[in-house]
Amino acid sequence: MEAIIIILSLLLFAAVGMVVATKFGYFKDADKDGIPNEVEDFVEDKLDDAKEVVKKFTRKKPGRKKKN
Ligand SMILES: [Ca+2]
Repeated sequence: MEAIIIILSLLLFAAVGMVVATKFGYFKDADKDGIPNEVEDFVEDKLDDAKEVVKKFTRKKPGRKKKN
C-alpha cells in the first residue's frame, strides 16, 4: 500500500515538475498548455496504438466461418 502512495507521489511530483519546467521554457511547448510537445506526441502515439488494439479486438470478421 505504501509503495503505491510513494509511486503516485513521485508521478505527481514528476508531472508538476514537468509542467513548471515547461512554463519556465525548459521544454518546447507550441500550444502553451504546460505540456511539452514531446509528451503530447508520445501520449497521442500511445492513444493511437490503444485505439488500434481496441479496433483489432472489436472488429467483426466477415468471412470467418464456424468450424464444424
Ligand atoms: Ca502543449
